[in-house]
Amino acid sequence: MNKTIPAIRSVNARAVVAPIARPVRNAFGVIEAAPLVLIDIATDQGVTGRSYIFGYSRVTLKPLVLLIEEIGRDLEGKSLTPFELMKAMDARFRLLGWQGLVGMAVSGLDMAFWDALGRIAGKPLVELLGGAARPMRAYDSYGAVDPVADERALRRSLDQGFRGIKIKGGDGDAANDERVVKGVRALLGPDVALMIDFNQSLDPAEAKRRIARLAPYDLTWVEEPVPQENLIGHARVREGSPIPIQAGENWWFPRGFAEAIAARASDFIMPDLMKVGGITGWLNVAGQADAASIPMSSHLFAEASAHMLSVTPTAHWLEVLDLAAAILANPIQIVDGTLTARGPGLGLEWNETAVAKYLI
Ligand code: SMN
Ligand code: MG
Repeated sequence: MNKTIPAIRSVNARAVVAPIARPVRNAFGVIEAAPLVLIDIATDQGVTGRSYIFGYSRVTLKPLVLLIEEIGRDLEGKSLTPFELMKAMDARFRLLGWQGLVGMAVSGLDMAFWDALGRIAGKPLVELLGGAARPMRAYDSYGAVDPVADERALRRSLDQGFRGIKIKGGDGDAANDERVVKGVRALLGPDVALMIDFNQSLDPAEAKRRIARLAPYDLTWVEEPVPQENLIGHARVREGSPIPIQAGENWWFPRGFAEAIAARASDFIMPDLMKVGGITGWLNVAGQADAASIPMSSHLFAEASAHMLSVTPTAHWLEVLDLAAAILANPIQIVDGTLTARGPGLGLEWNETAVAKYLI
């Protein structure tokens, strides 16, 4: 082992179900609370690297904790070299395939590796990567809304300075989508960006019909109109769409993005740190987006994404859908509709009292 490089001592994972500020209703159901797995990687430098991942459902929590700790046992004593470790994990899981829980576990570990490196250097991750923290333009991400019932919440987002709002579509028929978009656009006025997310709920023909109907409302993007693996379908919807297509939160690792970009699946991309391969995977995709001139936004994980968008040449929008506020000692703070990356590392500190309360 190279003595100048820090080494991993141990890997720990804990599951919590954290309350969230408002439920997120989408085309397939409602998220009432956030099932999270918290990762702690102790190093031989007396510093602990941290990250969290989002299990989507409570059923994934115990398997994720076990997976992370099993993979972690093999990491004990290894050098803290994320590029090397990710290459080794790619090889280790090549025959199994790492789309799914394994990929989430690996991506979460990678985020914690980089957090540890940042902490050891005494720098925010963005600086370790050669960038500088800057205020990233953020949008407030909602579930399905009703322009009347949710008017107060939407106005509060504007009061917080948000210059963009995302809502869900596909929660009803096309007429309902249009009613909601029309009402929300009227409430926001012409200068606030409005995005709509279909969460993969349509087929290409229906997506085209619905998008045509939404054309008059100046939408910034239409997200995941069709199932995420249907790259050809995304490309068909995109062809001739009056509104740019956004996708990427469910594309796995840099190779998934290479496939999607080659298929011309979307105008914009929005990797999720937990599915793209953590910080290491994001850096690769940021290079792909830059080379292909594709605006790149984030999905969830606002704390870490603020670091990464600051070193992403085509940085577009940062998503704010705060799943971790309840268990963090320093939850994110929106200033004039922006979020600025904080260190050291990713800047995550657990609120241990809250963690104990929500522990599974
Ligand atoms: C989404 C995905 C998972 C949890 C909450 C919201 C959504 C988004 O697709 O784009 O934020
Ligand atoms: Mg989405």
